[in-house]
Amino acid sequence: MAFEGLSEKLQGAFKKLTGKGKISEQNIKDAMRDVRMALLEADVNYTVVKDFIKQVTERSIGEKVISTLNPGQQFIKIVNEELTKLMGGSVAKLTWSPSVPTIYMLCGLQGAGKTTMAGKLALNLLKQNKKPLLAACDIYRPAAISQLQIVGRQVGVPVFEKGTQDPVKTAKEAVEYARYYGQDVLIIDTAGRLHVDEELMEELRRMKEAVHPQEILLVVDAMTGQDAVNVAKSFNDLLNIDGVIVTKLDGDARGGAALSVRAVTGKPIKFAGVG
Ligand SMILES: Nc1nc2c(ncn2[C@@H]2O[C@H](COP(=O)(O)OP(=O)(O)O)[C@@H](O)[C@H]2O)c(=O)[nH]1
Ligand SMILES: [Mg+2]
Repeated sequence: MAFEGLSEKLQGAFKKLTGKGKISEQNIKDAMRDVRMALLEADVNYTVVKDFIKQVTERSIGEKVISTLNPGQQFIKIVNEELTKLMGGSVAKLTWSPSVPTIYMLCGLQGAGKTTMAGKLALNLLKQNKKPLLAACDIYRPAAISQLQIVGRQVGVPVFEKGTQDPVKTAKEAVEYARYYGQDVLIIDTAGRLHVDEELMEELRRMKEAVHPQEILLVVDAMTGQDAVNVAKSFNDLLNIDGVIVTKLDGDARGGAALSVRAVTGKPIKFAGVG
């Protein structure tokens, strides 16, 4: 599981500090080094780690950790609080739009897990007595439409598709369809694209303009390495995303890259939990 290695290493770093009545500056420095290594090994972005360490150091000095009654515990508390902040506090919930349908647009790299997540989201919404509609706006990969149709069938959610016509047009028609048939949430599955592919990125921007999604969600594969940070920056610059959904956390990913995405975009992590 992702983050397992990270928490194990942090426990290790913390162990050295607990049970000690008094600790020295050097103890704190050593612990900080261990924390830094643990984050880097978990694939957290270098600058994110640097900022994190700076923050913890400043707080430790500011709060005079060394001279407190239980300096080890105090230091661990600061690290934990800052880690929580780094992860964006608690996981944010998806929001509803005032008018029907609420539109969620999923975007991200090819293979990130958008189509799979579209199905998971739809199922989650069904359980909340919503009436979701899936829209197939990936027209570039052969079989992308039928993949979404299979996903839709598995969870019992209708799929709107218009073959390979302009996906922006399809998205617009899906909104009308949802409105007409009383489907109150529309999940738009888009084509995976590289953040450097200007034409395809432009298509996403046009889609945003055309349907004004309530949430633009960047789907990030937890296995992605450091490039996830650049990807997230590009998507966020172009689309001003609303949140990040991390997939494949069940794999053996180190998870740090996804964590960094949250830090560099400043956007909350949103899993499939719909509020
Ligand atoms: N282990 C695991 N595999 C996943 C997960 N989500 C997607 N996948 C797999 O990743 C591959 C790409 O997923 P897909 O939804 O088609 O990605 P898309 O190109 O972004 O639409 C497929 O083989 C999925 O089965 C997940 O949460 N865990
Ligand atoms: Mg897909």
